[in-house]
Amino acid sequence: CALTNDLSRAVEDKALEVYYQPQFNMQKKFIGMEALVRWNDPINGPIPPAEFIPMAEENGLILEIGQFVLETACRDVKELMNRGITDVKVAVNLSVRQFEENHLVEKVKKILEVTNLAPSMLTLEITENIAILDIADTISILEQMKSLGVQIAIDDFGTGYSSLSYLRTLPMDSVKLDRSFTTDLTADKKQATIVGAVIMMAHALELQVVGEGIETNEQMRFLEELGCDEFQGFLLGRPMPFADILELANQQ
Ligand code: G
Ligand code: G
Ligand code: MN
Ligand code: NA
Repeated sequence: CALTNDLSRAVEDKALEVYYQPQFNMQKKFIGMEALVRWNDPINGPIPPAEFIPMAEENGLILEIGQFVLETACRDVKELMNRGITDVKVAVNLSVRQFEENHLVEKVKKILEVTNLAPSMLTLEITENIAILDIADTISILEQMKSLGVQIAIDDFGTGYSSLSYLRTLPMDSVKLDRSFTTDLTADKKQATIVGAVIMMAHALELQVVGEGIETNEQMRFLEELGCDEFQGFLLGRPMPFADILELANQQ
């Protein structure tokens, strides 16, 4: 379709942009950011990733997009470090299709080498969609990533049916609570109990917990009280261009 052609061209022309959403710790310190791709088409205007990412996954363009986002994110966080901001890490979303691709680990390794970035500054976010892949292959790839020194986070945690078994089988460093947990947290007492239990369980497994989709002070307070380690959401900062991230980092 026409949109697919436009996306191909956008990838070719490097017309995609990487925005970053800041993440904060309990002390309200800016300590990380999630890379989120943006496509502003000259004719159709901004097209949300929820629309074009599934399309790109279908036609394979996600491989090039993923490579572009990974490279840009590593380069940008290295730029922060060059400017003396050494404690802001970056998280990049990985699509299942990238896992199916050959040499994913080598590609990540190469990007880290080319950008001269310490692997510990990079987190790869995976989703429960990886359930469709061979579990042994997935574990092997994740183990290799961890050997490089890259961190692994499971994104949108808690909604898929297999969440709990992943905590046991997949090597990882952190869980990002699905946004729906945050949304229902303040209105639903049961939800708060569940989120509290999930956080306790994650901590017992020595995993960091990131709260996502925080839009109100009340949601923030609930997540703090339940022991969440890191915080992300529109209340704290919207996805923004790298120039704005530099400004935010310089403010603190
Ligand atoms: O940026 P926004 O919150 O609108 O993103 C919508 C969806 O697109 C989210 O599920 C997010 O994880 C996904 N997404 C954004 N950027 C990337 C990317 O670079 N790679 C992949 N695979 N998914 C992305
Ligand atoms: O699936 P993933 O967690 O990667 O999705 C990230 C998406 O969530 C991005 O598209 C981002 O714009 C969106 N997002 C980030 N913070 C908030 C928030 O506070 N509220 C809502 N509704 N969406 C958010
Ligand atoms: Mn994510
Ligand atoms: Na998420």
